[in-house]
Amino acid sequence: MKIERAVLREFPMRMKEFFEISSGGMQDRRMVLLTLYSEGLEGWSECVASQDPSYAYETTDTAWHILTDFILPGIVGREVDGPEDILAPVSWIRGHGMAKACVEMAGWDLAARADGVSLSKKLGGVRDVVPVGVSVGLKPTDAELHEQVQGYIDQGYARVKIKIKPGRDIEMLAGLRERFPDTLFMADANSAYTLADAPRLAELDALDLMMIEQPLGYDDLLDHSRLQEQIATPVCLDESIKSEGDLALALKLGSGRIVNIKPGRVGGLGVSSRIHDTMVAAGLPVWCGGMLESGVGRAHNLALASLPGFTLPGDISASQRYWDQDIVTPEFVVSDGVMQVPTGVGLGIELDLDRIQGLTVREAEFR
Ligand code: OSB
Ligand code: MG
Repeated sequence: MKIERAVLREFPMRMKEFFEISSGGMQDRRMVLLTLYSEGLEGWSECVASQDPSYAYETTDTAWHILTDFILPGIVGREVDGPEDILAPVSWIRGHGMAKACVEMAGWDLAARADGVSLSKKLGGVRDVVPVGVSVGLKPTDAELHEQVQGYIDQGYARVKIKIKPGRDIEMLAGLRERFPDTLFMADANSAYTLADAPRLAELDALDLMMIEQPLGYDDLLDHSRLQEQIATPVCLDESIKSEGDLALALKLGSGRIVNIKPGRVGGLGVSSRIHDTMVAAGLPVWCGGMLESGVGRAHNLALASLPGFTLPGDISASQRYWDQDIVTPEFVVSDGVMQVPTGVGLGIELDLDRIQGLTVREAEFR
């Protein structure tokens, strides 16, 4: 297929509430949406870079720069075999996985539409519903946290992820465990600790958590392996897995037992599915993480999470958990701990184009 045209748009979306994690926080998201055009078809995707470099070094503006100055000029007008080689002309660009993933993921939507199948089917998905959880940001008080958690349990989420940081960790989680003895809980530290905190983190072992996500440095695999030796709670890696090479190293070192796969973080759906395959071969589970996406990114994540190794609930929550109004119809909903994987062709969603165009603050077109 030949990529004939690309349109990149940025528009703001305000989340219902401020989302705080140990490394930062956000409420006003700067969404970047890409449309690729090929042979009468469109492929859509969302760039998951945040407005600031607190989660990863990429930001909305670095992604816009890399996409508009290098990636899109390099691929528009090219003949490509499929999504797996859509980035081949720009393979000289180092890093910037979120910018690259944006193009590759739109390529997957295009390829699925060209085949007349759902993205889930195109990727090798085997489930029509996937188990889903919710990620709860840091809250100033336990009372607020308990109220939110109760609300999400009532909405039927299969597990609840709690953001932690020093000072808001063991006691807070012990309080939750006492109040909600049967809930599947996990914790996400977003790199708030160091190996010196290992004795403190070992106290989590008494709380029956499914896992602790990214307790140590965002780029550190060695200390995570030393920590995993000292605690029974499985370590799950997020920030520190940005490539298949990172995963190979993590498996060799024993840096964790679970991986949170975010297609944006690892450079696309192709790498994501290979990381999935490697983990399945190692007998270890994966789950699909989230980056506070709109319905477009959510549709990509759901398709990925339909692969067989995604056995743990993902951070794939209902549209209403994030937005007063999503940009897709119908909005994504959760019931009985699961979300339906769209069955329509490609992403299987309907985009609210008029609203997107009305919200757009900058646009770049390549042909
Ligand atoms: O660490 O998984 C994370 C959101 C933004 C940046 C990092 C993370 C998160 C989440 C939210 O936990 C997941 C979601 O609901 O999209
Ligand atoms: Mg995380």
